[in-house]
Amino acid sequence: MKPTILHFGLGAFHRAHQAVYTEDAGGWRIEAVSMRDPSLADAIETHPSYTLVTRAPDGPTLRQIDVIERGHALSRGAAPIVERLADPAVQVVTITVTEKGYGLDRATGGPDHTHPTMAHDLATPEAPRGLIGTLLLGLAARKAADAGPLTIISCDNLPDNGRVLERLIHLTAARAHPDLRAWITQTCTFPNTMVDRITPATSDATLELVRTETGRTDPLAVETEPFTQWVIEDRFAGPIPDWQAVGAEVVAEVAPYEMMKLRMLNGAHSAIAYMGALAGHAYVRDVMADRALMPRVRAVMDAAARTLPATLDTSAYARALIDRFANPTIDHRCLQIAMDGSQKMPQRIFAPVRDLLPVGGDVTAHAQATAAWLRYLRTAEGISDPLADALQDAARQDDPVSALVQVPGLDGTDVFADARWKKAVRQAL
Ligand code: CS2
Repeated sequence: MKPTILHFGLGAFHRAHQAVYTEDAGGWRIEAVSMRDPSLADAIETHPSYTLVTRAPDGPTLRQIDVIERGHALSRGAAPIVERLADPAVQVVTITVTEKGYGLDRATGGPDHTHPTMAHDLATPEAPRGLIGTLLLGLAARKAADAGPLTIISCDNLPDNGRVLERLIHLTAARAHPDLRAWITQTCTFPNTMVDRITPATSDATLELVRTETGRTDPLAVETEPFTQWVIEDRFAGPIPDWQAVGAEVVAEVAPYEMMKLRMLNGAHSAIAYMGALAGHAYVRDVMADRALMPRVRAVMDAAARTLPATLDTSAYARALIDRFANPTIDHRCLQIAMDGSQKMPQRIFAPVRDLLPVGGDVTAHAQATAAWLRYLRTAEGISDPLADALQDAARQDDPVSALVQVPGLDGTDVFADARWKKAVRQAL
């Protein structure tokens, strides 16, 4: 069998990013695990090919991607996935389960006991339902089968994602599989990565375009932008696909790239999402065309740039971002990016503020983004966020800024101890 990647999280981003790099590199196949929606795994099983629609400003191009050869549905049980992890053909694991999919307690770096799936997996390690529990059971099977080294690559927008995953795996193993820890240290590596490609939820217009052009209904079709970037830390346990030959950068230190992306792209995205939602704009590009809001978006990027290493060309990066966000052919909804703010604001907005405050940097734009979040939480209905109730409760208090700091599980609020920051957010509100 060809060398295989076992991927967790069969969402649009994987299908538009790592799958494309792997298909281009050649020589490897992917088996992908759908974490929640079994219909995605079934779709791959019945038709292991899907359409990638790349939406450039001057029009779309279509391409078939065939590299995902099998689908597994975690909601139907972990056993088949655990079995695959014990196969020596599986040499790489990649992961896109979103920030909240890890069950991470950011304060300790260990498992979050209030995370329902993590709590279940800690209590029932032999029948896991989540990422970490399934990985640990799979690693135990791999050790027993002596199936060899494994490179495990988190591709989610979390700072220091490889190291964070490694620590979480170790601290969770300490409870559920203590005999596994030394073997993991010797056999597995967890490279840090920065991944980037704007990939909105597939729109009806894209599904229709694919139907017309290919003559078939394709539930796995994805739409994305021309730009793509993948920076991976050089820390591999064994072979990997030749991703470097097709544009991925393998580097000693991912942190500068990752900070630039999280703070400038994702930070500006969150600002766009909340300001856009409040102003009644549907799409990111509408916010970019709004003369009152666009300078505030730019100001988030410029202030974030001040916190980054001087070796980075942050002005060229900001210019490129503005063009990408303004792409008139991509329907990227503000409300999609607005989801899970509790999982995003700490690294995107609060972290740069923490660096700006001691050097007297301007925090106005970040305060406006935070105020927009609070205002959105106060007024919006049916918010999608694991901390939704507590956040909305806080946002509806007379003093929402002080209430926000009290929300259990919200990371990074130590910045609110700074009077200048608190005042800036209150003023923006
Ligand atoms: C976005 C990201 O939804 C969001 O929170 O900021 O998904 C963003 O589009 C990607 O990180 C771009 O690479």
